[in-house]
Amino acid sequence: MSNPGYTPETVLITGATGGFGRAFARRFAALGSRLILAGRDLNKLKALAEEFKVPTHLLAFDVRDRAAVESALRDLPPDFAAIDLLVNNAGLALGADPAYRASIDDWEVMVDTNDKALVVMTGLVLPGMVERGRGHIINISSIAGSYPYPGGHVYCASKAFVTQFSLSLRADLTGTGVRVTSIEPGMVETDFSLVRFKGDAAKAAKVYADTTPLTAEDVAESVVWAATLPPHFNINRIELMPTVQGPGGLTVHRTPKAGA
Ligand code: NDP
Ligand code: 8X3
Repeated sequence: MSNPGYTPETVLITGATGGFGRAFARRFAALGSRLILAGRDLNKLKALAEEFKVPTHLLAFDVRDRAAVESALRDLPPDFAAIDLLVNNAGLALGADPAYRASIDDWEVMVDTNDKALVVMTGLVLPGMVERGRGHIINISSIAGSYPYPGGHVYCASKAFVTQFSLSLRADLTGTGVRVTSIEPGMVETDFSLVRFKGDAAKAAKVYADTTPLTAEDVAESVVWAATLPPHFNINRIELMPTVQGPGGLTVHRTPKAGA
């Protein structure tokens, strides 16, 4: 993994202010890639960019704001315009209550961020990649897209969409030179649970207590591996979990018989 067969020259990372995004940015900066860092908080983006010697371009927008995303991509400086690698990483889970107690507003935010925004970003970047005959889209999905769990409802469904969208893109992109990869991590310690539980730090900490989750750097390892393989080599999907995590099986509700 320390000897890449290919290095993407220009890399656009969404959610660059978060745990995964920062780890991805650091790894691609170390490889010498030019970075387009997208996030909502310009100060956090600036602080991250200060770490790097490689050229950076910062994009401050909410990924759900299609007009802002379109204008930012249209106005990319010439040096950053030919995006070789798009990492669609911005995303979130909100809530873990059963579906019948969940907030419909939360559901909308998850679909708008994890799916609609990802599709828009992809639709804007893809034609240029096809025109240039090279490029790579790496979508950050989740094991939640394959393994449903109580309280996962819309988050799980939103990530199943990401995985299936990635695989469907492959069907259209054979012969274009453009690669697509779905990265599907399990439990990774970042601010993900703090966001999911809306700032309840004690609840978030419990998710990672007394066990050994993956780190954002572990996920970056898989992203960088897929991105730096020679251009003829496409990784369709990578599912990764901490060793301590595994599938839990199906649940069965039982009602004791009267008098038993
Ligand atoms: P973080 O909460 O640390 O980072 C999430 C990033 O997404 C932040 O930069 C956040 O920005 C950004 N983001 C969220 N909503 C928007 C929006 N509307 N517009 C722009 N940016 C937005 O979590 P992770 O780093 O763990 O998560 C990154 C991705 O990985 C997500 O898609 C998540 O679903 C996925 N994932 C996470 C796993 C985990 O266990 N941690 C496992 C599997 C997948 P801001 O700070 O402004 O909110
Ligand atoms: C995050 C992993 O298992 O909490 O996508 O849904 S999980």
